[in-house]
Amino acid sequence: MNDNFTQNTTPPSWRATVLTLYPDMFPGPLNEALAGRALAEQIWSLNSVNIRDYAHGKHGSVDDQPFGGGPGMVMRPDVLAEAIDATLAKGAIGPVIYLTPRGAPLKQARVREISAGAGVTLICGRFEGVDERVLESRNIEEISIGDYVLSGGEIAALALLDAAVRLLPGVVGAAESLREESFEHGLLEYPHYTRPRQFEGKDVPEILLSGDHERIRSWRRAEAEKTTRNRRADLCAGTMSDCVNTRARP
Ligand code: 9D3
Repeated sequence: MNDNFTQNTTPPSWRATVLTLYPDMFPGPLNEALAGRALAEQIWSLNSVNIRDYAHGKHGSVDDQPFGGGPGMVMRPDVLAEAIDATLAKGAIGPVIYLTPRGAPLKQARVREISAGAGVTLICGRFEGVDERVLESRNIEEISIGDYVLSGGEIAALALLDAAVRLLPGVVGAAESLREESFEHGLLEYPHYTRPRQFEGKDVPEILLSGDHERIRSWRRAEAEKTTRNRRADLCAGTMSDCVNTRARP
């Protein structure tokens, strides 16, 4: 009970707001599994806003041709600015982030910061992009989720939200949270095996059946370093002197 005599121990919900031309794409997959359960438990909330609701005139156009020429269309600054301002006035929470292929690459460190805040407001682009002036005037952060081309920002927004929500208190179990904290050595994971002991003629590595936990730990560490070196040399900073991408050699 929340009265004068009892402490209110219910934390405020982490608030996600998404501005998009495709509001039906939300919550989409975030209504399932871990994130979906947390949504039902009101650990977080999600509101999607249709940018088209802020279009002017009977034709309701949200985009126009780029000044200076070139292919495609650009989202109008007046429409987007009104959508952002009205949404924030109704209680949406910053930071305001525009998902765009020209944004800064999303990293787990930024996910942690976003998750540790009170919420986030995401703008999903379609077309070639949005008018630069609205990004400047509203001090909007720009984020990309990787070097490949999506057809819009919505799936990038879903990815960012999934990553942030699973870090909220009570979403992932305490045991898994601790495991993750202790996993901050910056390496990819070691390979996993389970039953059956023989599968399509391939055995489980003998050492994993040895019961020698010290040797298992060092085998896994070596495997993790090998995989990281071969696949993600960019992750091998300082600590690994022999970090060379062997697959990149002729
Ligand atoms: C040749 C110009 N294109 C840039 C690569 C234009 C363009 C392509 C695709 C502009 C926007 C998009 C749609 N993509 C996103 O909105 C997007 C995105 C992505 O495509 N890749 C990685 N992260 C993101 S975040 C938003």
